[in-house]
Amino acid sequence: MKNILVIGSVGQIGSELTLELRKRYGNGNVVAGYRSTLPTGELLESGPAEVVDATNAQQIADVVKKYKIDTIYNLAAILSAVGESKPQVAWNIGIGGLMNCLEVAREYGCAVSTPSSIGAFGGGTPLDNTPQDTIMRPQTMYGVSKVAGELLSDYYFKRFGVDTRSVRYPGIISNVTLPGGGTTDYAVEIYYEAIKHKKFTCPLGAGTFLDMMYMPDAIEAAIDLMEADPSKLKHRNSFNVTAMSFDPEIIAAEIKKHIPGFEMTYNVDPMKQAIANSWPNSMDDSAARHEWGWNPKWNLRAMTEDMLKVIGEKHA
Ligand code: AKB
Repeated sequence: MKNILVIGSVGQIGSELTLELRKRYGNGNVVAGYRSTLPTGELLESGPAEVVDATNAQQIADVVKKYKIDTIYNLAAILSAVGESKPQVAWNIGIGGLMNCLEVAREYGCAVSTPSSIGAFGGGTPLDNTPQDTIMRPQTMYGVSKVAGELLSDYYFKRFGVDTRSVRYPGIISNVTLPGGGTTDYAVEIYYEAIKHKKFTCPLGAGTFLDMMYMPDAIEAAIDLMEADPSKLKHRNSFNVTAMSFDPEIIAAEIKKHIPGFEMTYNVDPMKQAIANSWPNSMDDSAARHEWGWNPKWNLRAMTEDMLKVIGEKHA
């Protein structure tokens, strides 16, 4: 029996992860933690919801005690592009929030999952087939906080035995909750714009390859890693995971197969482009495959079909 707290449950990943966790572990056993935006619809109605600001250790501890929480998914984060204009907020939420989770977890015996990101890579990282263990000198505040978060999580595991595990997410593509302020957001926006206007202005240039993943695989990764046999884990924080790698031309061509009149033009955002240029073109995720059986199910073709179908129905 698991009792789970999701911090950041109304965000892009949290909103879908919380519902999937409730399906697997029971509605009453998964608390939707939110800061200021109250969950709505199924998220609110299907299970408990509590105010939990990651930067408020007392709020985390109170909910952990009240619901006898044994696992915390800490998804509170400021994404890469926004983090550049709010570095202190990005750090306080990314690292202050994580420290709070880890301290509460140490006291109450919880496991903690705090996703890292391709943003943890940067200058000097080999960008093709980026190894699991390699140079990590990120050039964004988001990336700095992700590397620090990986180190902190490993430290709490080794020093205090807190069961910390996490993945390095690539760009996540979904059709439920929009991402906000990331560098990979274009790969979500392009589908909405294709359905609504049959055209899209891309903020990243042709040839900008980045790792990506469809949300069902992202959720599977988070849950499978927390369910994995700990004796098989040589790594903990964090595992490279990817499902596909493409540039704007390739995703646009895939969309055109379904919407022949779709047109893409470019208006490159220099800040986002610089960030994307410092991130892997494609990662090697063999450690995740060997150590806990990571095996993504969605490729670009299947994801595009599904995205256009679901968004099309919403806007019909
Ligand atoms: C971002 O673009 O900031 C995020 C990420 C890759 O972590 N989607």
